[in-house]
Amino acid sequence: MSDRYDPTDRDRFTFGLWTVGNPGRDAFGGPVRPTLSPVSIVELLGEVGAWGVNFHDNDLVPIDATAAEQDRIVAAFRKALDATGLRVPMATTNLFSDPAFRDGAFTSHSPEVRAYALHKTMRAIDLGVELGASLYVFWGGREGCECDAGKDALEALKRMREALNFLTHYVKDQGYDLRFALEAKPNEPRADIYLPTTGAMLAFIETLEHSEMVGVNPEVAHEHMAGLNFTHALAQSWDAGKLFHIDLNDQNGPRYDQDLRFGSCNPKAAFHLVRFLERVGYEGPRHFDAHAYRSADVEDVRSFARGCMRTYNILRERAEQFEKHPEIQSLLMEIRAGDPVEEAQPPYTSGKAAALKSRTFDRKALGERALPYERLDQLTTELLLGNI
Ligand code: GLT
Ligand code: MN
Ligand code: MN
Repeated sequence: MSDRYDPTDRDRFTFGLWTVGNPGRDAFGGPVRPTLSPVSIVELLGEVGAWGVNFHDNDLVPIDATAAEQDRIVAAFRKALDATGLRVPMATTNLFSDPAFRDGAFTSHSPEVRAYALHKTMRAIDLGVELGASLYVFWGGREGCECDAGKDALEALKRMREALNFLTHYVKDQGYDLRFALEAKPNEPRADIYLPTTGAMLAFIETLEHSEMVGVNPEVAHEHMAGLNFTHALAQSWDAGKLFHIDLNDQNGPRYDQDLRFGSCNPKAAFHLVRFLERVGYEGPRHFDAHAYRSADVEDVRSFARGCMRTYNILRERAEQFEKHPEIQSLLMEIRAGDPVEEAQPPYTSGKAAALKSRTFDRKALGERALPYERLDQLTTELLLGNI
């Protein structure tokens, strides 16, 4: 089946090596699919029509590889990239799997663990840049605690700030063209992860020495785990000029991180986020940080990857229909009706404030304005269900 919803390079769809390469391990059982090499993952992504591939240092090069092994692996990977035409827009560091990081990396109590985390990240930045990455993600899975008696949240913030300052200086020092994107998650694998939401990350970024180099990488599942509205997090990121990257997937409410196929669980929320990205003209990669069901075999993993991309493109078309639909648009005009009150408009003057205070309002009429959101939402639902 090939049609207008199939991916093209214009869509800038990317996947991590860890996403389609996920062998189906979970907390209660081991792998159920073969471990695919980075080269075969690139080939699979080429077949399904992805634009790019992202990786953690150790998705590509095992943590204990020798320099010669690293060279061999990187050369084979580069060959696969050339053969498929895929690029590497983003890279990141695994600072969560190794037991050394079991109590955090940048926020660990141990100065040596913190130094090792910086060492590992600088080397991973070098590798990412070598392969073409212009964006570097920081997801601090182990940067949290189970026991507030043992960790100091204030100290954790200072340590996180010191680490990011160090690394922005390193990037500048090397002359790399690389920006950072911080990814929030409320919990899992820690009971509580520091800086748990995109909003928290945005506030923290402003405290960094090179804040202009640092933005966010919001993930659908992570905001939904916190019970939040993902599109609202996107709006705040965009408004701050900080939407550097995005992790698309799906999640069924506050529970363990599900990383489901994009749009598979809550298509209406997915529709609104696609509508938002398209409306504002987001031009970054559209990264799917998801994995196939544990029941899937490798063929079904291909269906999973195609599904993420097709759903995005279908929703983009629905968003265009939404913007053109006459009844939807006239309802929106009705809902948004009203002339601006001159005295309440910026810029502030004391004269306007005084005039506004003495103005009289028809409070009863304001309370009776029609707000046909039921009609609007039903039309949106029918649009998504293919009925209009
Ligand atoms: C990990 C996590 C993701 C992050 C990845 C980047 S790794 O799978 O669940 O949300 O984006 O470190
Ligand atoms: Mn996730
Ligand atoms: Mn993610």
